[in-house]
Amino acid sequence: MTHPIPQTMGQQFGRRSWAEPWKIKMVEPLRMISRKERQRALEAAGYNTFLLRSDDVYIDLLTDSGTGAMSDRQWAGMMLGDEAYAGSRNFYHLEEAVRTQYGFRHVVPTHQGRGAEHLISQTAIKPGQFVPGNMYFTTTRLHQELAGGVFVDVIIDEAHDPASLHPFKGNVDLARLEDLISRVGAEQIAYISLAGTVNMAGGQPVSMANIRALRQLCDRHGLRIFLDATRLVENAFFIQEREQGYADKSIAAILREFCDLADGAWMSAKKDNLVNIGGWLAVNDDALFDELRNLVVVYEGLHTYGGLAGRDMEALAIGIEESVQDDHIRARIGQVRYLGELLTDWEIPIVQPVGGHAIFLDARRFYPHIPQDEFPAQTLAAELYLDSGIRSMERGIASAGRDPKTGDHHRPKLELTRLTIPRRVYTQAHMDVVAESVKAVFDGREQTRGLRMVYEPKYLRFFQARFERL
Ligand code: PLI
Repeated sequence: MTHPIPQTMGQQFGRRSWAEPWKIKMVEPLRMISRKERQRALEAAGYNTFLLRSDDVYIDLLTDSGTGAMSDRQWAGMMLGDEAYAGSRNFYHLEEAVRTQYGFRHVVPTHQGRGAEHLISQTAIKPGQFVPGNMYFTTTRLHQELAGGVFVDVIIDEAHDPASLHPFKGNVDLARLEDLISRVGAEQIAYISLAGTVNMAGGQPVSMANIRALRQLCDRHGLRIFLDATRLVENAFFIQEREQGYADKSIAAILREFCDLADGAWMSAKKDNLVNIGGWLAVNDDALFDELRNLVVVYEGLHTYGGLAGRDMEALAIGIEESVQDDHIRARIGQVRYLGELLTDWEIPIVQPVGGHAIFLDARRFYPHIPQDEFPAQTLAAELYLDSGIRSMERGIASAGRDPKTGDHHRPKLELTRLTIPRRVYTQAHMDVVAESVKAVFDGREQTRGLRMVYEPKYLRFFQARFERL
């Protein structure tokens, strides 16, 4: 049972406007270079926004990863770093924060999310096993494949349709999962990889009802559920907003209830947890923890720092505590939704409903004349940068990479350009400027031509690939 999706935060909270629960204490100047300079910078970057220098960017919506603003409490915490090689007091603070807010027993720090993905993949996947998940994520799937696993997408069909208004497009299709289990056998399944929210689907949430049903299914078959908790606080917001019985529960309580249905989680703390660098892995099982605690010393560092300085762990522990506050997350998603409303009013095609961390422009509908093999979403990111110096990210065929067996492109149904909003960084006026630039690019769409890839790296090609205009 779900509630209708409110169109504005005002409708939801029964008041005219919302505002950020903070004020600004320090500013960083921004600069916009000329269009001619942007053209030169774009060519030098091979039409890939990852290869631009940040000095040449005006408003940076490449990612919400590690780009947030820390609070004064977090900065104060940086001064309390205990830089001991072993047993830093900041580790114990981090461990306590993860145990309290996420509820898992054992915690291993890592340098960032993919460090944790590497460890869980190497310990929990046997070569040849399947890893069902609610849509792929780039680094997650790669680590699963490098460990010999085979990723299988078991997300509901609505997730692949940018226009579907399903309130929980991140949900697992339980029948599809059941079918996989009966075809290959439960012993051939490593674990269920469940992300909330789902990045590549547009920041779409998973419902509590879905994970509860998934838990029951997994218990019947003796399967484990590991969460990608990167944006799980944002997921909790959508449960509070849309799912019957959760309107009066706190974000912190919803987060705990969700995690209590899983066996562990990995985390890119650079998102929800409000730090510029960091990650962690947390599990309940003693034997698995023993293996993880051993493996972390090979790749990241001792199990009480995992590649992080003491000061980083302190900022992270405080960031976890701040991230679960209701007024923080309401303003965070409110800002994303504000930008979404502007674009929707101008009939610009975006993924609906607006998700947690970003607006995803639907490049297929934006450029219907550019075939997917000519990289419409990459083209759109380049055009936006040219127009205004705003940096966005391709989330389409370039990001999807190639099938490791056939060598052909993965051709995802979703061909999207992501305007990702860093946490606590930009103002509503910045969002207005962004919307106006998207509108200008939209108005000139018919003249735009696609790209061809002229350099393709072996792993995670979207980061470093180069393109030329057709
Ligand atoms: O960038 P890392 O290594 O800290 O985290 C990897 C990672 C794991 N899961 C999910 C859902 C992510 O979104 C994620 C990283 N995302 C990036 C960098 C992004 O721009 O979305």
